[in-house]
Amino acid sequence: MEQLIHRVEEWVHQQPIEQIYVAFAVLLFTISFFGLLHVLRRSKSNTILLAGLSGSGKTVLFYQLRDGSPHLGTVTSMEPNDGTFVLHSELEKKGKLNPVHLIDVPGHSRLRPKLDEFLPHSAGVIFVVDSLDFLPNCQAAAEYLYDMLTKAIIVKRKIPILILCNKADKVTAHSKEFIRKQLEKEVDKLRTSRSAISTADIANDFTLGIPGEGFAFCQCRNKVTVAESSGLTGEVSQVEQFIRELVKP
Ligand SMILES: Nc1nc2c(ncn2[C@@H]2O[C@H](COP(=O)(O)OP(=O)(O)OP(=O)(O)O)[C@@H](O)[C@H]2O)c(=O)[nH]1
Ligand SMILES: [Mg+2]
Repeated sequence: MEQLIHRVEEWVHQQPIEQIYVAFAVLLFTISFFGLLHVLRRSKSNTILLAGLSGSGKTVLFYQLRDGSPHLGTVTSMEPNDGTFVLHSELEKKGKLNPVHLIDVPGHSRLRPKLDEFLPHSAGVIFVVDSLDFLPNCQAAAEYLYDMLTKAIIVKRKIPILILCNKADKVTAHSKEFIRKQLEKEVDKLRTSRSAISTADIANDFTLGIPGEGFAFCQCRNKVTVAESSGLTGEVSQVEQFIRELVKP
């Protein structure tokens, strides 16, 4: 060992001093670059929100993602469910994984304003839709979605939204394409009716879509995608994919 150190010392002495300085500067730069990259990656938000009407299945999804079990017997939530964890399906994976901070915001209209507290720190929103009981709730779901899509924080920070058509385990569940089209139609109606109200009454921060054209989610400045799941049976791979695209493992 001593011999090796001696040899290295000798070699260093033989090198021109400028070369040593350059090598040292390159080393320092590389360390600081990767250090900064690491800090930036860690400081990116790992918070994902579960939103949507009451009964759409948010709490069941929360437990399924955390524990790999639906914890049946959940009742209407009166408080947000909040947890920081590595997804259950990833527990077998080797190495240290970046945990996800998941918040399940209850659908009850009195508790929805909680969303505004969490949005500034969130990386994405999963908007859960009940695809079984979809038609009677379509208008209410579209109103909730419209309010979210027109929030300044969502538009300015371009927060991605996943419209998750849940309860896909039932044969009578509507397809995600059908749900997307119906929601687009309803949001389009809201766009017209709300812009007819005097501007002073409009609480929404941004207008949606392209004037003169029917509304489509692809016109939003933030990315809006549609997927299917069943919190009950554990078919949550598309949800996990959305989460892991935003919260890198
Ligand atoms: N078939 C089926 N039923 C589901 C699924 N997910 C949830 N449910 C049922 O839907 C009901 C509501 O589920 P919750 O998870 O409590 O709904 P929530 O969105 O948390 O409702 P709030 O807390 O009121 O906002 C429960 O009876 C669940 O068993 C699913 O994937 N498939
Ligand atoms: Mg709940």
